[in-house]
Amino acid sequence: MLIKRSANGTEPFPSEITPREVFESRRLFIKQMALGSIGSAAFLEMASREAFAQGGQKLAARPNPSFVVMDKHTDYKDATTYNNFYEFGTDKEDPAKTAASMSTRPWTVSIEGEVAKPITLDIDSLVKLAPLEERVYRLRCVEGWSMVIPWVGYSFSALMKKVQPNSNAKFVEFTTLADSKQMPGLNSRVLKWPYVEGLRIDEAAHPLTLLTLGMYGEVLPNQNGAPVRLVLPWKYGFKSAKSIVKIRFVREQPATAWNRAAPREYGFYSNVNPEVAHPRWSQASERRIGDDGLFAKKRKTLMFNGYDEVAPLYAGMDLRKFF
Ligand SMILES: Nc1nc2c(c(=O)[nH]1)N[C@H]1C(S)=C(S)[C@@H](COP(=O)(O)O)O[C@H]1N2
Ligand SMILES: [Mo]
Repeated sequence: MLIKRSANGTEPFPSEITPREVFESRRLFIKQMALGSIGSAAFLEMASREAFAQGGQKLAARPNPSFVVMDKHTDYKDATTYNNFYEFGTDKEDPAKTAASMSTRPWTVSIEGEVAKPITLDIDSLVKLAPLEERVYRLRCVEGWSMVIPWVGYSFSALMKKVQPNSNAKFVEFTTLADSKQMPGLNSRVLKWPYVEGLRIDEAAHPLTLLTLGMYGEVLPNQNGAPVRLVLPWKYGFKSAKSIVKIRFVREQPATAWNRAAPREYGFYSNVNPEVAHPRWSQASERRIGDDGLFAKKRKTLMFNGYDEVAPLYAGMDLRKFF
């Protein structure tokens, strides 16, 4: 159970809690404001958030209380303007500026390889494949910052049920869009494009593994990986591939973009682990985006980012070796 657990493993500070009622009523305010029935300076912050979400299509989802952390949600503005999406540039502000023009419709995802029923699904079929849930996950970037985001999606296992991986399927490879006409970052050689990520099959099947179609009650903004991405809250953020076009069930461990670029720095597993430092910096603590100011204390990073339920996946493995 993830409920009632704060980033440092103790009870959350009361000020950090955003109860669902508050969150919901905030949404109601925003809605009413948009309709013109409320309009006061006090709600300017919410107004700007609504302006940012402009054109953001609603995506209804039922909150799943089994997958909710009580930490304060990252502001929508921070979550959508401080991004890593190297296909759109390497500065944090780049994706918000340059990803808007990416065309996410029509969009298809082909699911192939070691499966009984390979299929190509368009985005509407993917949305309808399983009931949409809202899940509040922490996301920890390998660079040392973290966010808390209400995502919309369903367990990747629902898709596995549909295509039926066979007994040869030991890993899953995720390939994301690489279109130089739409993605200015492809001119850079920081990574070999397309961006590829991978999981072991049991990691992919874990209920926490979220096939993600939205956030904050809306379809994903382009800079956050529209129209479909993964979110793996116990792994460093780069494992959560954005704008997926192909999913392959395979026999061998896939070659992943970051592991190819810097194998000593980015392992295949990349589970959040405060005890295993990156070769160039410690991973023991993190800065929560939004915790600004001179006196903002860094938070202790937790093993598996606090998602202890994944520990059995790695029983008997040396997590220093398989970092
Ligand atoms: N295709 C693609 N997916 C990607 C990346 C990327 O550069 N390209 N960056 C990763 C990294 S490093 C992080 S921390 C997360 C950030 O997700 P967010 O911007 O939604 O917070 O996306 C990941 N997914
Ligand atoms: Mo990251």
